[in-house]
Amino acid sequence: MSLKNFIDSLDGLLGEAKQSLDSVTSNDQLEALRVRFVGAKSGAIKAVQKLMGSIESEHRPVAGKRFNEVRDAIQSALDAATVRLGGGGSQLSDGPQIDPTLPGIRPTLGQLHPITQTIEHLKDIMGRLGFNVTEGPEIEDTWHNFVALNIPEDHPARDPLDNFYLATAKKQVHNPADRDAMLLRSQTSTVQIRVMETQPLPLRIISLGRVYRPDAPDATHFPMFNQMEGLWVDNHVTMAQLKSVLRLFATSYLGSDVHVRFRPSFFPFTEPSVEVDYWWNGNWVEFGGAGMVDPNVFQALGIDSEEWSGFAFGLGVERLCMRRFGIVDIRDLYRSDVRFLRQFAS
Ligand code: FA5
Repeated sequence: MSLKNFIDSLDGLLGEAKQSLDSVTSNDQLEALRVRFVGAKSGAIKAVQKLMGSIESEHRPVAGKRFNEVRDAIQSALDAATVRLGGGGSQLSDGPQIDPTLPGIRPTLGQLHPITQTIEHLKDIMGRLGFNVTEGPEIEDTWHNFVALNIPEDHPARDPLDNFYLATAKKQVHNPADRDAMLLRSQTSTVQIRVMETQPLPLRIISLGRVYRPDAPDATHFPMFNQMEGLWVDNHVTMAQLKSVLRLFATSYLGSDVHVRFRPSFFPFTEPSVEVDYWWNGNWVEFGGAGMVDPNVFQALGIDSEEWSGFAFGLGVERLCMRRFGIVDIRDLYRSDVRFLRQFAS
């Protein structure tokens, strides 16, 4: 073959390759062109290379040089087309292929547990009624959990079978009336005592937190649950005010159509005492206890019960939460099953 014919076929091949690679629109077409031009067995470049053997030896260096140029130019055109179509094989397309027009994937976000939501809601309602939020420790001494609350030593509420006494805890506060025993508090009424010990009167507080009792779990009882304690001490606090505050609270939290009833009851630290129920699913459900602060409690704290009067209440947070969210079994709140908890989005 003459040198001229050889060079002409090389140039023709280059022109054809460039034209088809410039207009290629899919990776499938590109792959077909790759096979057609540079395929290892039957590609066009390979076929032209074979013709070199028929060129006179004196023209071979020129023919070889031009062959290399054309082969490299076709390869460059292939690479450019690959990059343009977003395929692999070049530096630009090494990473993952991204289509910025696709809709994003929404990340899964956590949410507040229904009990936490309830606690925040209760604080909000009571805050609007003028009650300040305070806190007390979950590990208590018998002075705050019993003695100062007018619960004498032989009272059944102090029975080891009804409380979580701690075997190892050491007393930290020294008070002549304290005993050595420490326990997980069985009620948030402990905070009444702590607040009256440390804050000046008059006062109006609530305290929300966990309490512990060895109650057998059932649909409405759990060994660990939350209470909201309320205390209002002033010069002329009355039972009528207590009932108004609890009714206002109940209608704010559960809705204006809620039915509330007060039943006469007994607590060592209030006199008179009531239990508070709401109507739900055809039954009265007890959600708390309340009453006027017993003069013996004021006396234990050195407060003059002729000058000061007060009311206190303690409500079960889980039962309020269950009523509002329509939860019928308290145990569901503590199974940590996200499929259940996810229903109560905050
Ligand atoms: C008390 O704990 C008193 N300290 C309440 C009180 C405070 C009375 C201030 C007077 C003045 P009681 O044991 O009834 O009372 O509990 C109050 C509420 O806690 C109950 O009405 C109920 O809603 C809730 N509760 C009691 N035990 C459990 C339990 N095991 N699981 C879930 N909730 C409970």
